[in-house]
Amino acid sequence: MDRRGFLQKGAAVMAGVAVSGALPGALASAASAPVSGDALLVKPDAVLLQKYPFTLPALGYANNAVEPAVDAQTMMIHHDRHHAAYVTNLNKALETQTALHSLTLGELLMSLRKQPAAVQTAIRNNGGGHANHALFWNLLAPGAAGASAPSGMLAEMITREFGSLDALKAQMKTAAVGQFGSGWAWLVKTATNRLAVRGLPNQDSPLLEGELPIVGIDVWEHAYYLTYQNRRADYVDAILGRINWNVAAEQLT
Ligand code: MN3
Repeated sequence: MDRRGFLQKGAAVMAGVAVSGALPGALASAASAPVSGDALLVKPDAVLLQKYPFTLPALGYANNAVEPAVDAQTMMIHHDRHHAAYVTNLNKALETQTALHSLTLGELLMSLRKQPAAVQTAIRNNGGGHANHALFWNLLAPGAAGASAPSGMLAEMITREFGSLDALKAQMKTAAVGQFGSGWAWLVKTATNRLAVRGLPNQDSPLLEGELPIVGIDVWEHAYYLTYQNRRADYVDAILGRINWNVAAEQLT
């Protein structure tokens, strides 16, 4: 299916979901057979379309490209070791689950509760970790270009939902700083096509609840401790200042 067909199919299904009031993630968990998420709304980005065996995407910029917000050593360890470990462990968990090898990462996450109980935790943690980090690297604006400002439909939705970009950033910061322990702060598109801010634990993907990730801020200590130690709020401010809103806008469409 081409990109347009993929999107149209997803939009049609999500419209049906909105009418029924049930999110894909709230589907019954009784079925044990692999369930394709092809009928679900999945953002057609490269990593969400990966199937087993999953691979670590390149960072796309130098380790120091997002300094001073993210120091080069943190970037290297975070991508080359933490993100790589999620990919390795996801592949290990699914190695013998051959019936799941036809599903994309996005499909695995959106149909998690219908997958075999033995691999649900691995998909949730390592599949979520893979998807979340792949988006995070793309959202960070490298080099002198710096961060952009939202435009087009995303800008309109932010104004309608939050009043202003600064108000959205304030909500994102509250969610990020307030997330107890490890997790992420998210800007998501809900099943009813609205924007919302969420704080989710660990590597839980918004896709688990049928919500589309637009912007994610990793607040695990491994993301910031070398530079910021316990000053998570300062790290969050720095990340919010380096978001590439053009990339965020691409997640909407
Ligand atoms: Mn991380």
